[in-house]
Amino acid sequence: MKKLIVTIQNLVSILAQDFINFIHLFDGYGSNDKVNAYAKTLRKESIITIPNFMTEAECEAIKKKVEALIKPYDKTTTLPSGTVVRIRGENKEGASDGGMLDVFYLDKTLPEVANIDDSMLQEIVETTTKQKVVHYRRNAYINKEILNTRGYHIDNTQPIIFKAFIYLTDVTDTSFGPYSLIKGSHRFSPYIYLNFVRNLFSKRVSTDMPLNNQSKAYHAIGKKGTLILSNQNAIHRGLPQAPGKTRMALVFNYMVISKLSYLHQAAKDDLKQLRMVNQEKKEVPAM
Ligand SMILES: O=C(O)CCC(=O)C(=O)O
Repeated sequence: MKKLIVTIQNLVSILAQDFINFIHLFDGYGSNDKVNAYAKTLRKESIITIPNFMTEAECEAIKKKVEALIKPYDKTTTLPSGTVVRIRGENKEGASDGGMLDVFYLDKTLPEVANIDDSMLQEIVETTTKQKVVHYRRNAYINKEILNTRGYHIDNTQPIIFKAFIYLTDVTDTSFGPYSLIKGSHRFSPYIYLNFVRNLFSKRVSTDMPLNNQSKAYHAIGKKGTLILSNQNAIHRGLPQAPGKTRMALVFNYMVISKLSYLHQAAKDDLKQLRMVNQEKKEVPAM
């Protein structure tokens, strides 16, 4: 019964979001031509790539600091600073993404990460969506020989999240496990509806999207310093790595603030937490 309720909730959310997408279909842009060009592509294709967002030297310096930070931990640990070193699939033999490290709130420990200026990214996402956007987390993903990455999925139906991935290591072919996305699948995609109905008959409720249009798959290859910005409502995954390969990326999260978000408990929890963080700044409207 719970599965059916969650599925209906997800389908209603996607339908409502597609209605919002339709209303915003003919939105204009802002006054910055460079931002507008990125926003135009992001609206249509769900993803943009910005080469050389950071220099090689900056990437190397942060990579070294992250390596030193994670070295002592072989279990999920919360550091006194508030940074959380999380090991995915811990204690779950064969879990997808098992062994991948997801370091939450890296900016609370590394000022080099806290000081990265992402104002252009925030502007791009706001110009793309024409809605209020808040930046809410800076993580790092460390994939070392992760052969069993999670398959194609969307992050959730609400809130709408955009993620910026900044490669700190070269991801110059698919053996490094690049980020992969089905272009244009963030809006009006029949596959999203189809997968939710399909998932109703699978073991557990999920946002997995195994049915997708592979002819539109884009594998985000790039040298260290490359930034990829994507709408997480589009179908995406990290590709499995080949043995011996490592990928390290910074991951910045942006949340689109919309009344629809309040339909979902997980989104409500995110917003509540976000409001606590931003209480001083008064960036998030009250529910
Ligand atoms: O690691 C990747 O490239 C993909 C990560 C992902 O699917 C996500 O952050 O939602």
